[in-house]
Amino acid sequence: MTVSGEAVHRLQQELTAAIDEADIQRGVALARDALSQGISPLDLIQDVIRPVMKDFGEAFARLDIFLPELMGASVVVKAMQSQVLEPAIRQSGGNSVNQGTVVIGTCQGDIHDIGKNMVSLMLQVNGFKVIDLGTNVSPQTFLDTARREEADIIALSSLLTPSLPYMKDLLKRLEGLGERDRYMVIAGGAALSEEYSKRAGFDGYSEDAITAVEICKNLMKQRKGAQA
Ligand code: B12
Repeated sequence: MTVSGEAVHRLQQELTAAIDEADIQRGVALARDALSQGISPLDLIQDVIRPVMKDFGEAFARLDIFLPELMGASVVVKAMQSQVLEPAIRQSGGNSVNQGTVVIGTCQGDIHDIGKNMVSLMLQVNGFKVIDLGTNVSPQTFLDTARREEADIIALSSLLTPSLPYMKDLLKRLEGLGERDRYMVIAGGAALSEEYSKRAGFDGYSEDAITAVEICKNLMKQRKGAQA
């Protein structure tokens, strides 16, 4: 279902109010209502949660709000995610064909994980084996895990600019070891742009979880094609 601009605007206002009041139950009820109106969990994330969180991030950068408020915002959104969105996505998904193995994590120095968790979940429900390393993951840990798990794809999330060098560091290490072609490396998160990720040499970039899955599927097709 395509969500009307008016409905999106109303939901954004409601979520902003729930966060302003640090009202977890209001946020959870909002997510339930939206789903019962036929809005998909992914539309809710992309069209409502992400822009509202971006606004809170900008207010934080202007010093209109402070870290406790930002943490309050993430508590409301995490409750919506764990209580409503994740169960709904798990229920709707179900591709049991193994599409490939992805090692995912948030890069060193960065503990943001709301968006990364959505990408991880969407990959799982679309048939990928996902090893989620959590947050603050060093390049060496990505590398060791990818080797141990014989991963196809390494997926890096970063919302903090100071973490970007660690993403590039992983590419450098792979090149230095002669293993750059062994793994496809994709990246996402608010610290990056498509242009940045192209320049850095990643194999894929996306700013949402659905496109992340499409990119991984396409990369796997290319890989299987190359092996055939
Ligand atoms: C919530 C939040 C927090 C929470 C995080 C809670 C958590 N468990 O994640 C808390 C309060 C802990 C926090 C802390 C900090 N934060 Co903060 N935070 C945010 C905020 C407001 C929202 C992030 C979010 O959850 N968005 C919603 C999700 C759904 O969207 P998303 O993360 O973008 O993910 C989507 C896509 O990007 C994509 N995606 C994500 N990962 C991946 C990976 C791959 C492989 C792919 C393909 C796609 C993909 O798909 C996702 C789903 O749609 C952002 C603002 C913003 N613009 O994002 C600031 C922001 C990221 N934070 C910021 C800062 C500065 C900090 C602090 C340093 C503040 C401080 N002084 O301590 C600390 C850093 C702590 C640390 N070491 O990491 C800055 C970063 C600035 C910069 N460029 O470096 C931002 C941009 C705010 C701002 N405008 O100043 N923060």
